[in-house]
Order: sequence, then C-alpha cells, then structure tokens
Amino acid sequence: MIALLLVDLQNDFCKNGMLEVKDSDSIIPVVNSLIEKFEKNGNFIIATKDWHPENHTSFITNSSKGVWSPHCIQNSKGAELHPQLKKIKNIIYKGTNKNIDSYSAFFDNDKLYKTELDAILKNKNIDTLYILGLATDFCVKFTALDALNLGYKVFIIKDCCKGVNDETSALEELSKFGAIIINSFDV
Ligand code: VGL
Ligand code: ZN
Repeated sequence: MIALLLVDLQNDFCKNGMLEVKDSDSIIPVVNSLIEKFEKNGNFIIATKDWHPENHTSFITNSSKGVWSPHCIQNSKGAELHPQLKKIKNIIYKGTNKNIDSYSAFFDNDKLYKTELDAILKNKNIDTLYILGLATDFCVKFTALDALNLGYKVFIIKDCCKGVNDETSALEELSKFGAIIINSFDV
C-alpha cells in the first residue's frame, strides 16, 4: 500500500514565516492536487508538524547550540499548516522534546526517541511513501533517509519540495540511498 507524506507545510516555513523557505508557497496548489488524487484513490495521507516548546534548544534565543530562529512553537500561528493547504486528518508531531531537535518524522536527531509514524504506517500495511514538503535539505531529507532505513520504498516528489539551501546534494544523497526522485506529473 502507498501513502502520501507531507512534511512541515507550516506557516513558519512559508511566506513571511520565521524560517521562510524561498518560494515555498508556490508548491501548495500542486500539493493540493496530489492530496485530491490520493484521496480519490482511498490512499492514506499524513502530514508532519514541527512542534516545538517555547524553550526548545534548537532556538538561537535559548541555547548556544541553537541554530534556528524561534519557529513552529506549539499552538502558534506559525505552527499551523499553510492556510491554502487542503485539510489533512492525520498529523504527526515532532521536535516536541525541548532538549533535542528532530528533523526526521520517524526519530529525533540522536535516534533516541521514535514517533508513532512507523507504527501507524505498518499498521496500515503501507510499504511505499510519496514524500514532499519543506525543507528538502532538512526535514524532507532526514525523514526520507529514515524511511529507507526502515525498509520503505521512497519516492521524493521533487517539484513539491523546496530547500533552505541548494537542493542538489540532498537529492543526490537520497537517490544514492535508494530514493526515487520524481515529479508530481509522474505520480
Ligand atoms: C526544519 C529547520 C528547523 C524543516 C525544521 O522542517 O526542514 N528546518 N526545523
Ligand atoms: Zn524546527
């Protein structure tokens, strides 16, 4: 079975957000058409949310190890999904532990804690993931690498991803580890 996995399509990564990813708003209409397609075929759809407590150590304001401006604070406007995105019922939260960041939707960056995502997917006999979202070189990349490690077949929908920095090396690394890079019109 296949599933669509939408990574961090949240206000803080979009236009005027705290960690705006360049041009990210432009993917939303294409993402919506994919959501419709998966819905029509009865396939599972799940979205991740970066979901940090205010005192999260990844914030430059909280810790010398912090690298990011405060973003995606739990229950804030910036943490909401993009207002134009079609409504998604299934949500997975990550980055909730103040002491450790979590780029991947499966594990935190130290691989100490696992989210429910793998169990949810396995429970539905899902073995193939179509992954898209923000940002290509952070949360999309680490989510997809963990998915490959966990044994999923992984398609990255390239025209529905945007990167913080140049996406080339992230996409190269993903294909080296077995991900198949496609475009929305291939789905
Ligand atoms: C992300 C930086 C910090 C992402 C999340 O979604 O790619 N990037 N938190
Ligand atoms: Zn974050």
